[in-house]
Amino acid sequence: IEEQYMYDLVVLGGGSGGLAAAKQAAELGARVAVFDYVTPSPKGTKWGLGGTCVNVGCIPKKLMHQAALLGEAVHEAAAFGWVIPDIKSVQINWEALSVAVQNHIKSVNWVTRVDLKNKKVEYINALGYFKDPHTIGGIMKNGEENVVTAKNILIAVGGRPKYPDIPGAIENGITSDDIFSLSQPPGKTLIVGAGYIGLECAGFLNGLGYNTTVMVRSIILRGFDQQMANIIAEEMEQRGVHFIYQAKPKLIKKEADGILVHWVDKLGQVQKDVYDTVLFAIGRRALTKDLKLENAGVICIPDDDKIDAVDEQTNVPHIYAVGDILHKKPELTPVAIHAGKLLSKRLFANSSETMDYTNIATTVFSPLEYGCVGLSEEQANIIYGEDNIEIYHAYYKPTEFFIPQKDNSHCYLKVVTLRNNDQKVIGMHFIGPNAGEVIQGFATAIKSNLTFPILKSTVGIHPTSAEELIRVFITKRSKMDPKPQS
Ligand code: FAD
Ligand code: NA7
Repeated sequence: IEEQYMYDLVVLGGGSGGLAAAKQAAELGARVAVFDYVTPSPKGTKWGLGGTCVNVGCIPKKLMHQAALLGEAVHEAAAFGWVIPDIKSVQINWEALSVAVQNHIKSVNWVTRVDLKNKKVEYINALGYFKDPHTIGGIMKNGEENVVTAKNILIAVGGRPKYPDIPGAIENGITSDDIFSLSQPPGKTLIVGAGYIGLECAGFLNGLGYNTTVMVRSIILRGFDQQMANIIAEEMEQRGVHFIYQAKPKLIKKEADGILVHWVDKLGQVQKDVYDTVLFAIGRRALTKDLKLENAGVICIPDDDKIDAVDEQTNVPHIYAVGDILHKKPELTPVAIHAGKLLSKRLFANSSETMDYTNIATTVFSPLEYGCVGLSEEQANIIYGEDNIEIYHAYYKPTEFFIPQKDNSHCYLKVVTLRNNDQKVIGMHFIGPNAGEVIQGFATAIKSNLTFPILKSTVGIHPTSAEELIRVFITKRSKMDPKPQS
């Protein structure tokens, strides 16, 4: 029956999830093709194979964050005895940074292509859509159509940044799709949106020396622990990021001296200012519209155009979905990759292992990073009730902060546990240097049913910031001061 189709698996979307599934399937002997096509951003930015993470997401973001951290480190180095001539004139060369970042990305694009070739996955550079439940058409750059048939189809087309529906937004604004390859320095920048992408972009732009403002519609980092989110924002404000709270943009207009922005403030008054760059980070839209899903009978959730799959299977049994396209699942690269690999193992190696979407650790790469795993304090309160959870918390002083006299007032962590006998750990939150590196191992511990007594019986590594998660002993309930005594 398989021979009736050209491929055992056709993947729509060559990003984190699609490529992982395709390579895994090919390694297991399946005949696989991947369609990947990047529609240029309204500003005209386009990129190569590999999807959001590699080209306009995690990777360039982390590199620019690193550039900002290095700028900070140059100044600290002087306190540690490095002789840095003319330190006041230390500044970023934006063009050099963006060229270095783009060169790295191009090398990853190349390696990705070679990898697909070696693994015998066919790469088709075309915008794919369903012609019928087993047939995919793909429009190539030259306008020609490439038509293939497949026994199984995986939808992994991800999403793209949204623009607000206000005059001038599309014409004069940019998004995360454009920022990492801007040929000119961004200058004075307004970032609309206070989700993690907005905060991260604001953090590195401010760190690189650009005047940066974040416009917040309601709260910071919706979905994250709000105490931690507000500490992150306070730290950013202290470092010079401006925040405009309870404000909504109304009009974006190009003028001789820059981009004029009108917004409505919390009192309903219209305010205005002029910026060099306006970046929208107001969430992402799922790319299901181009897929002609109706030709295959695949149903989307009308609210967000995403797909509600059960174990990555859509309502059509041989059509699957992974990654950012999934309804109410974390939009993270390792989530897409893990789900994609497991799916291919179920399809082509008789595996029965399914994806566990709980306890997935993540990190916000704000200037002082925030890593977390498990439940926020708010979620724990809702699920278990305030009387049934214990919050252990502490402020701490990273050793390396002392000599350069770096402000440590926002270095804070908390551990959320149940109050029953076991005292199971259900959430861990850490603000400080290298938060992602700190929290990753604790995520494994939580997956292995970490309890508070086990955490306390673990011997720390000194001197690190991670050991502070093990030293924690003050409960919020005790109302003791969580500030370090020394
Ligand atoms: P994508 O990687 O988006 O890949 C989908 C691919 O399909 C794209 O190449 C797209 O062009 C293509 N495509 C779309 N429609 C079609 C079609 N009809 N035919 C053919 N091809 C099509 N995650 C983390 O884990 N850590 C981070 O630090 C992090 N930082 C981020 C920073 C930013 C600025 C952004 C935007 C995202 C970040 N993410 C991060 C999220 C991460 O990038 C995504 O979760 C991940 O890329 C999703 O993978 P995916 O396979 O679902 O889709
Ligand atoms: P998020 O996390 O969805 O955050 C979007 C932010 O933008 C959030 O602060 C929103 O405020 C705000 N927003 C949304 N619409 C508007 C409009 N129209 N005007 C002003 N502000 C707005 O998106 P990101 O871009 O950070 O990240 C995209 C995804 O990647 C996200 O889902 C992550 O899981 C990964 P709100 O809180 O809704 O008032």
